[in-house]
Amino acid sequence: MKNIVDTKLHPISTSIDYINDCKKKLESNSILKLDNFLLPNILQDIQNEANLLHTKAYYCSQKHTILLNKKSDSFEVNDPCNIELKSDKGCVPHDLIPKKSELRKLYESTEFVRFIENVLGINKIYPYKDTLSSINYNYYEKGQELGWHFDNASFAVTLMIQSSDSGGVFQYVSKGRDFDRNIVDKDLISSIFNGSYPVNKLSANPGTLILFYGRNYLHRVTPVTSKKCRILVTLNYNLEEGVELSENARLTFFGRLK
Ligand SMILES: O=C(O)CCC(=O)C(=O)O
Ligand SMILES: [Fe+2]
Repeated sequence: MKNIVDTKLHPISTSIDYINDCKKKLESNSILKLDNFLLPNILQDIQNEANLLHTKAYYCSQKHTILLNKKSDSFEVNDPCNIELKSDKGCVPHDLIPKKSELRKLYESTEFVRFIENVLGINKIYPYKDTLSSINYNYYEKGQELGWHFDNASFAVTLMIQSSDSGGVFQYVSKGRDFDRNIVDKDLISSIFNGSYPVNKLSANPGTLILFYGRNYLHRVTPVTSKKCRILVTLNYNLEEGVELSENARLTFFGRLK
C-alpha cells in the first residue's frame, strides 16, 4: 500500500491523528476529499490502464427517478420523487481489470480497507461476490452525465483518474433523505430541481480520493462538454459478506451477468 498511496501526505495506516481528522472532515462536510492520494507514478499507471481499457467500456443510457426507480403512474403530478432523469456513461467492470493492476492492489490492501472502515466507523466492509461489481472504471464522454440521484449503497469511494476540460462536475447537497427512517425531503428536492437551492460542487483533480454517503445525499454529474472524457473509478464495498449486485443492475451497467 505504501508503494501506491502517498503516505507522507496521507498516513492512512500509521497516524491516529490523521484518521481522526478524516473522520471529523467527513462528519462536518459530509464528504471527504483527499487530494493527491496516489503517488504520481501510480496515478500515471492507472491512467494508462484506463486508456487501454477504454475500448472495452460498455455504454448504457437509462431513465430513472432520484431513487433510481422507473417513473410510475402511482404518484401525484409533479411529485419530485417521480421526475424522470437521464444517466449515461461507459463502464469497464472488475473482471476486465488486469490481475496486476495497482487498483486491485489498493482495493484489496488490508491497510486501505481498514482506513475506510475506521473513517466510516464500520466494523467490516467486503468486496462484491460477483465478478463484475467491485472495481469499475467509469467513462463520461462528451454529452454524457449522471442525473440527480441517491445511491442504493450506503457509502461511496471514488478515485478521479481524468477530469474533463469542461462540464462533468460533481454536484451534491448534504441532505435530502434519511434512508433508515424512510424519509425524503420533497420540498428540498423540488427547490433543487427549480434551481432555487444552492448546490455544492466538488472539484476533484486526477488522483483525488472521495468518500461520501451517497444514499442520503442527492448528487449528480453534469454533462461533459469537452472532447476530453471524464474517467472515474468507483471502489465498491458492502457492509455484508457475499453480496452480489442485482441481476437487473448488472445487465444495465455491464451488459452481462458474468
Ligand atoms: O462520477 C461520480 O463522481 C459519481 C458517481 C456516482 O454518483 C455513482 O456512480 O452513483
Ligand atoms: Fe451516485
